[in-house]
Amino acid sequence: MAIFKRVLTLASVLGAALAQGSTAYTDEGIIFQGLQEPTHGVSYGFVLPPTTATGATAQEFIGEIVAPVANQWVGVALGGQMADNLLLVAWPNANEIVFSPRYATGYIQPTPYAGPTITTLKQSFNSTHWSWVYRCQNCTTWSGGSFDTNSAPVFAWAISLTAVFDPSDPTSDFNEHDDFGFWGEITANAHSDDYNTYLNGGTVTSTPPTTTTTPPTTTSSSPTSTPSAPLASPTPYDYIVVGAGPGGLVTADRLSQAGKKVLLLERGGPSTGETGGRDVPPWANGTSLTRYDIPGEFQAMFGSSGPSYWFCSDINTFAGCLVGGGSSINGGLYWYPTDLDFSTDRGWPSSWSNHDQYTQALIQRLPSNDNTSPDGVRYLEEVFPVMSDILTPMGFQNITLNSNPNFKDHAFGYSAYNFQNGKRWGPVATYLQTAQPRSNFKMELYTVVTSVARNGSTITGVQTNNTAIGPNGFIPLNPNGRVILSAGSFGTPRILFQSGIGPSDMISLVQQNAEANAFLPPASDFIDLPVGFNVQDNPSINLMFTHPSINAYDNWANIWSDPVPADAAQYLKDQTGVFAMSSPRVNFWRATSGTDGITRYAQGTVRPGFDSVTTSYPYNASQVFSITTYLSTGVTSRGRVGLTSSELGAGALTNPWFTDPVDKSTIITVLEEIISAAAKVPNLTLITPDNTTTLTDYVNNYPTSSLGSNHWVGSCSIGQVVDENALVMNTTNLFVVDASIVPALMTGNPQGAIMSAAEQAVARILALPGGP
Ligand code: 6FA
Repeated sequence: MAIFKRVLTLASVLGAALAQGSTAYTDEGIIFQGLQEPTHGVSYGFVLPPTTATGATAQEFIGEIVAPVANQWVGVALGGQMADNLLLVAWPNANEIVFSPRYATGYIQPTPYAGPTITTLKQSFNSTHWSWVYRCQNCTTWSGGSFDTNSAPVFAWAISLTAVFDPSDPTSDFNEHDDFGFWGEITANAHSDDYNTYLNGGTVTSTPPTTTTTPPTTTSSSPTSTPSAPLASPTPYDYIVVGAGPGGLVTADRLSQAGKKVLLLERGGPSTGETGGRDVPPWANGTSLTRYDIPGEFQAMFGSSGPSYWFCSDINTFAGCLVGGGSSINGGLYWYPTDLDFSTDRGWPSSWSNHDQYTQALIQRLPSNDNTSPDGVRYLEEVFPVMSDILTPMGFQNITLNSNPNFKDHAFGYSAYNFQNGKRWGPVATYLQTAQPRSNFKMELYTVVTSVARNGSTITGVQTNNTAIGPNGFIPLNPNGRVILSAGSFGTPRILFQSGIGPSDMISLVQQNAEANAFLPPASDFIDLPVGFNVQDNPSINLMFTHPSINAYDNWANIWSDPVPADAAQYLKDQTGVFAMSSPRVNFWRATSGTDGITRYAQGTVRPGFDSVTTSYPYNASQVFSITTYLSTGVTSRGRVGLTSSELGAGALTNPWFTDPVDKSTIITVLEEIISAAAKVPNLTLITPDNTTTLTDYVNNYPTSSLGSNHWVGSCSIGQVVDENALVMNTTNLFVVDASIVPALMTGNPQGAIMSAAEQAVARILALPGGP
């Protein structure tokens, strides 16, 4: 859905928040599990005592920081954010490392923190780097927090290019960091039987069980680091599925159900509590109810609660890089597709038009729910009667929207979700759960697939940053094996470009990147396909109103740190109440004919609260609600996505909204109708746009950064990049199953249609002869 635009800038500022995972590396004769952070070249390593350790020993670790001298101080947060976690800060001063444990309750100057005992084990300095190996005792728990020593908790790093105020003083204050980021520290792999040897200054020469070389995207230049040679022997798979989003989870589950040996690779970490996620809001401390589980925390996903580590830092729009992909962080609106959505009119091959059986297969696994609080009570529903007063006189009918998916002209009803039991549900709570117990299914997290390895038109395996599962990160296929890319509308094209598949300008950017270039096939094997073109996303415009009956729920402020106590308590008790649903309450659709004679559908999503109000008149902020109007199926505008530079970040190259002026004039017509119907409802006041702005000016001046809906489709359109079996054209065993194959916008928010498309695509792939 499209309602979180105001924090887009913040999202790009959070560009450092890469959800990468730690790897093993050897330095100073010690095998560390840690991050070799590429942007600043700083290494953050950790060794934990053996898992059999008890008492105080179980609460310590050996750490390392190796930093280029430009980094005047370096910090580590032993948790996913700076606030409320134990922080370690270190800097060089006169050939000595000065260090200090710190703590901060917010995004303020962290103060010295008593409790940990830190001892320097080794320190070294040269003209380019400083390095510090230390022992940190009483460091795995702290006031109100701890990190999991046998899992993959999120840690954060920070660096500053400016020295602390008094480098000789461990308690010195300092300015805000210049950069920061996050990673999954795989503490489960950090335990070492050589722990005491390391403490006593000894070193080992053995190679770690899960050793690594520098991943392809890493350019760490530690002076002393000598990554060990890769040893892991690769396991071949029948199917390698890349990306654990809605497309990838349906696909991997169905393939493993069919008995195939399946490896699912996901670049991010866990999400919901069920998957090992532990990003729990303070009010739910002690539970496994993470921000990804609690539907009502949706509005807090986007910055109001401080940085979040689910952002895909190298995609310049919102996208979820964690288990569940977008489905773990999105609004959860869930629509069964219409027949039109899979018609030849919308660009599908005629062989796909008998699609309903696949939607039925999806519904069996994941039914929709428009009353998500398990007690059956509807909460915060004040917008419904107001919308009924607007829409009913316009001829709209109130229906259970998913009970008649094809009725999308003048229909309205309660918002439908893929939530169950008061929690986010989606493919993670369904398809992933049936796949996981199967012995022929394996999922690897924190594993970035950079390219597929090709022998001409045949794929032989995938190239990753995870050297624990294959030499140099390479994972091979079994004979006749297949790779399925489900890395999303931006992620899948990027892997194709790095595999020599796509337009020449994109492959040329890959060639300019020395590390990625090394994995390209010979130029004679490049495959020219329109990857990245034909892209759509719903253009959307917000209207903001006030009405005395509305409870704007304090515009969802403080729902992360300080929610309404009764609502929080109710949710904790039995997952009922306001928090059992995300913010939308009403949806509506109508079809409308543009000046070009083309029928376009418009969707409305209505919620209490607002994005940003622009009005010169006073208004009552506690009574505001928003109508987001998107233009959906029938939209004619198209854009392009791809690599934004040779650094291989991904994003829109041509924005897909209103490239055809008839899309814009059509949405203005729809908005005009809503505004004029609303004018007849007593006490209803339009506050944005206010009456100093014409609707046309409002739409014309709408910020481009706010026009989109995060519903990107089409970058590997079926019929253009993949064939009717989702096979990448001119290859023999490379498939795409995700939003990118969808050739045109769906009538509603797309997750349901994408999962339903995945049901058909994977059935076709399994039915194709010649497979494993
Ligand atoms: N869709 C809906 O139907 N309803 C909504 O309410 C809704 N809201 C939102 C929303 O509020 C936001 C903020 C966003 C970002 C999207 C929304 N959407 C909504 C859209 C919906 O979530 C997406 O259309 C849907 O998730 C797309 O599913 P796909 O399977 O095509 O792709 P994803 O991006 O979800 O997943 C890709 C996965 O691949 C991720 O887990 C990613 O980490 C992984 N990946 C990417 N590159 C990789 C690589 N190189 N190696 C390994 N893994 C990779």
